[in-house]
Amino acid sequence: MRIFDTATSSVRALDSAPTAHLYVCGITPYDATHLGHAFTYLTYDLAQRVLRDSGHDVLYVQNVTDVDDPLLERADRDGLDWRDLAAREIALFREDMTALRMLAPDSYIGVVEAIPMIVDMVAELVDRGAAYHVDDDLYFSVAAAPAFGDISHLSRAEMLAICAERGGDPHRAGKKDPLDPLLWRAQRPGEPSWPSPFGPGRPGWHIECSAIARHHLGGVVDIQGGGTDLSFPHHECSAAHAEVAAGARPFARSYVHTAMVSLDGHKMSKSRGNLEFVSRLRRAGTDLAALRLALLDHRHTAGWEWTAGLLADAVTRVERWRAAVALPAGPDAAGVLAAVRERLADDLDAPGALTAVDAWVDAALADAGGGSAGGGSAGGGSAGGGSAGSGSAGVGSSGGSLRGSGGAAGAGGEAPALVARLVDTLLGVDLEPVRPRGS
Ligand code: 5CA
Ligand code: ZN
Repeated sequence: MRIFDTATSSVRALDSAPTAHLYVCGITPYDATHLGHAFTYLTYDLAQRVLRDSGHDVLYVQNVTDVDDPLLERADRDGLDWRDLAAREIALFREDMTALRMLAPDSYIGVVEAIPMIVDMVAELVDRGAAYHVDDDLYFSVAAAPAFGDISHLSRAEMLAICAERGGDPHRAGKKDPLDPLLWRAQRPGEPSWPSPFGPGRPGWHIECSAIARHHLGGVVDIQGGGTDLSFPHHECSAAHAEVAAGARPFARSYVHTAMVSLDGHKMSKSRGNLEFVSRLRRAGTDLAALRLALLDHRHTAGWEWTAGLLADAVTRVERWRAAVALPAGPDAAGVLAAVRERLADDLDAPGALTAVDAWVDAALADAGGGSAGGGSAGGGSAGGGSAGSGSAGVGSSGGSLRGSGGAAGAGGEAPALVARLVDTLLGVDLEPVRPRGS
């Protein structure tokens, strides 16, 4: 597959080994999962589906930032123990991800459980002369990382401004370079802390992800993923820590960033409060296949604005898809299978893949004489080219294999079931009839 890599600013082939290694930055669990989070995790869910379908194994690690300033502040505000708040929001996040049929990571690692490996990595950076003290806190010297800046390509003025907005402390006196990130924060009164050779404290943000990725994946990561708001300073600093500790580059072959989802004209964010939560939509009885389709109808490389109208359109679309796969027969499915694979392999063009399915659905409904229920491109004929059964392996994940039992992709009576399976396996959309809606 080909995917846009921030470091080279280009769409490049992902030439991974037979087992592809994905490291995706997880949530900071102080509030519920919103649609921006969901869209970001969908990107890596799709990447996994495409890689598996093309015969790769995937090792997918995601962290959870289960100790951090905003979590401690929210727990304080709400009179909760920070551990209880984190546990509650992590459980809700996992339910939300399951409801949206995201393939689960192989390892889901909290910072708290990873403290020993993080301490080890900080110690290595100290040994390499890449760390220094400001009072009792330890900082990383970006001067020790010659490639610092090569992922995000920002001017120094931009780096300074963004660093201040996203958790950095460029104005702290005593730092060698204002951009130097915190490695170890000495214990403050009332804050959680862990023992370490550098005194009791807790880790800086970026070293957490470097250490978890290194420990659970090792070697060069194929994809380091997250939203565009993580490219700087988070991914730049995580990579710098990892590369200096290893004495080798790169940390990742591709840095993939999902564009931001907005609401009311601004990036959906916990801090701003302009949010639509997956859990609220679930409680409202939303058709989750439609919700997933609404998210899939956007490329991960371009930001977009959430509106209720998108969900209404997706409900119409998914009902047509369900009607078509419930038919006793349909047009040959080889073309739509090839087209969906081809679109997804091209930098995860999910909207293009949906259009290919629409074309088959339109043709199936037209053949059945059912007329179209509005929407949809009336385009007749079968979906895309008619190349006979493509030979690749087929996803082995949730939906089972895409191999038609008889070898050829399946026309006539087999076609609706094959399309349902490909939509399930490659797009993660379950076209089983919806369960009765909640209250
Ligand atoms: N725990 C850190 C990463 S180590 C963190 O950024 N957590 S988070 O909860 O703030 O965000 C989780 C993921 O959702 C990140 O990849 C972030 O880039 C992404 N994200 C946050 N807001 C949006 C949004 N509005 N649109 C798309 N993705 C978003
Ligand atoms: Zn991270």
